[in-house]
Amino acid sequence: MNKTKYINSCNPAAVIFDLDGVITDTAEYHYQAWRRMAEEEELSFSRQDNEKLRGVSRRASLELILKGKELPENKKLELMERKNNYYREQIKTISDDDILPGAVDKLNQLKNAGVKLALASASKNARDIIENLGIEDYFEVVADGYSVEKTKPAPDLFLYAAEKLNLLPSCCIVVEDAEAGITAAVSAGMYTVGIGPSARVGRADLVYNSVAEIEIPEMLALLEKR
Ligand code: B16
Ligand code: MG
Repeated sequence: MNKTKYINSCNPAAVIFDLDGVITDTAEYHYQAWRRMAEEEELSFSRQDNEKLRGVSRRASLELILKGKELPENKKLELMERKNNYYREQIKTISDDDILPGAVDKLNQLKNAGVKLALASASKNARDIIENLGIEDYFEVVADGYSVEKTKPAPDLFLYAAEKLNLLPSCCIVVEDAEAGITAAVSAGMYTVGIGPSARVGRADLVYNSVAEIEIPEMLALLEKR
């Protein structure tokens, strides 16, 4: 790949990766943990319901599970903490075996092309997860659930990452698996790469079925549209 061709106009450019659903698949662990809590509380919660939680914060997830049911704030806090404890039990054993196929290869290709890398996850557990995966050194900036108040679909998490990288949003490409994440990146004024079905991420500038299928030159060529 011609290194300078893609980064000249931005000098350098950045790719900002989402975590859950892009680098690793923790959605199943989130599902198991929410389901355990929901069963204990006699709340109905299906796999279909879980799809709506993709990329959204812990609190927004709880509100979706409650489906309008009113609860006092202290009870909500307890439910979120209980779910998080169940979730953390599961992610303790995460290792590099849990990195989605092709993800490390793409990180290496981008690094070698002189592109800056950042992570932007709504999760407050993101740092622990990337440490367990052994990939924390790839990212110059990590934006997580503690970095901003309003996470996806608000643009704040991605804007925070761009600011820390000292780059314009128009020099950033976001890789996301969630509709909320694509909405957030578009609102931030960034280019978007969607991972998954078009029904979910079809609004993105480019869509691939999996991270392994990403064509790095095609993705970086988005920056030439500026
Ligand atoms: P936590 P991402 C998101 O991660 C998950 O997709 C979403 O299901 C979860 O509710 C959210 O993180 C918050 O996670 O409870 O660990 O703070 O896709 O933005 O990497
Ligand atoms: Mg995600």
